[in-house]
Amino acid sequence: MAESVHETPMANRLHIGFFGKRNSGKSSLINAFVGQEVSIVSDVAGTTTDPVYKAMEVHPLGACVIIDTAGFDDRGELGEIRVEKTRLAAQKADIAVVVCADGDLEEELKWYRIFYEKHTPVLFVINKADILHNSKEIANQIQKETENMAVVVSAKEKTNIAQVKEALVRLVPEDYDERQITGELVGEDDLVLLVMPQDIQAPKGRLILPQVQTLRELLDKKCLVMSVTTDKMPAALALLKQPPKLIITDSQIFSYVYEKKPASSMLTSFSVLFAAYKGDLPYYVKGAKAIDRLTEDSKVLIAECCTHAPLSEDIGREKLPRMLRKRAGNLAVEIVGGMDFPNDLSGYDLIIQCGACMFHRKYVMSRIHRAMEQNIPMTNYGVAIAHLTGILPKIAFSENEC
Ligand SMILES: Nc1nc2c(ncn2[C@@H]2O[C@H](COP(=O)(O)OP(=O)(O)O)[C@@H](O)[C@H]2O)c(=O)[nH]1
Ligand SMILES: [Mg+2]
Repeated sequence: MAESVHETPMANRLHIGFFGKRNSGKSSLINAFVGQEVSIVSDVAGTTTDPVYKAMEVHPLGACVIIDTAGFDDRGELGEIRVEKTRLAAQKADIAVVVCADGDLEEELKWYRIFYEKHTPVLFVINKADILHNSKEIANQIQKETENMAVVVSAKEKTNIAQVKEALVRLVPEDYDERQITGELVGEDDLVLLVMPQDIQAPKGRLILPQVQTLRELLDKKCLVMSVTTDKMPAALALLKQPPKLIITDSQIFSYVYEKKPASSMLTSFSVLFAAYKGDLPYYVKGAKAIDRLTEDSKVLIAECCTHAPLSEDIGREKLPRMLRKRAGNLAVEIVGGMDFPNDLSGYDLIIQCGACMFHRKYVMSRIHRAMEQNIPMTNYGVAIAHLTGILPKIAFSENEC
């Protein structure tokens, strides 16, 4: 989905997924919930095929992404593909709304257990109260099995929709949105210098998302921020009365900045900050060391989130394979894009994930957990390049990162 710089990035929004059997009224409930027709409602089972991700402001939850999914009881060959996509959507959800409209809860409870294992809060909604006669019994059964209090609604008559919102507010994970990009590295009144090359790879007329988000966070933290292009770094340092506490730069020019920086200034890169913000930095650092064990018989999986960004394409498709092959011989590199990420990772010696600026942490973490479970080293672009160029030991890490 295209992003505008004026809006909260997709990845920072609370993702609320609606799950349930076909025809339980998921799409109708979403429409009632957001007060506008965002989803296609129909009485033909299986109308919502691919999950629909819609960014919107939902009072009082704030910036959300609402995910409408196909029924998890979808059948046939196409149905299986849809269920797989629903599973992917389940990994992205910060909160799962499970919609039921009858007393057969077998599938619903199966999915509940999947969410429970992932620590994803679940809200049960019993829909079609206007025609359902046993909603109380269903609610009791849900409470017995899961200790959850279901909300009984009618999406059609729009009854009890406010209760759904209230219940959701209470389910927002406590640590949601508290993670910081710059962690403990800097605080109020600290001087931070951003050295950002605006070369041909930089998008015309704007900054890339990690730079915008870092800048915003530093301003929110009341840091004193100065931004320069690479060539102006010496002039900026000469003007300053004291050295910056922290310098953040692009990994491509890290060595140059390291050479020029005052001894007392800490240095890090946007990509390493984002590796910690979006993923698991210690696992990435460990994974980067697996690069040293690669041989020409090895197979590396490169996973890219955007299928279109020329900058990451250049790194993922050309730069990284070239650097790896220079070190380990003509090894095999497989590249996947977007949401593609194999379930079975056993054929790979290393996985290298992109910066994931378009994905939110929960989803990136689900990939990392899959790699961990299968004992496959995983790292990301920034950390891999930092390792390959020998700068990793020179980078300042926040205490909550390593
Ligand atoms: N009576 C009644 N019908 C509903 C209600 N919610 C949805 N429906 C109907 O159930 C059918 C399936 O709804 P839809 O939202 O497309 O279900 P989905 O497949 O879960 O997304 C449609 O014919 C809706 O009009 C409700 O609260 N009461
Ligand atoms: Mg639907």
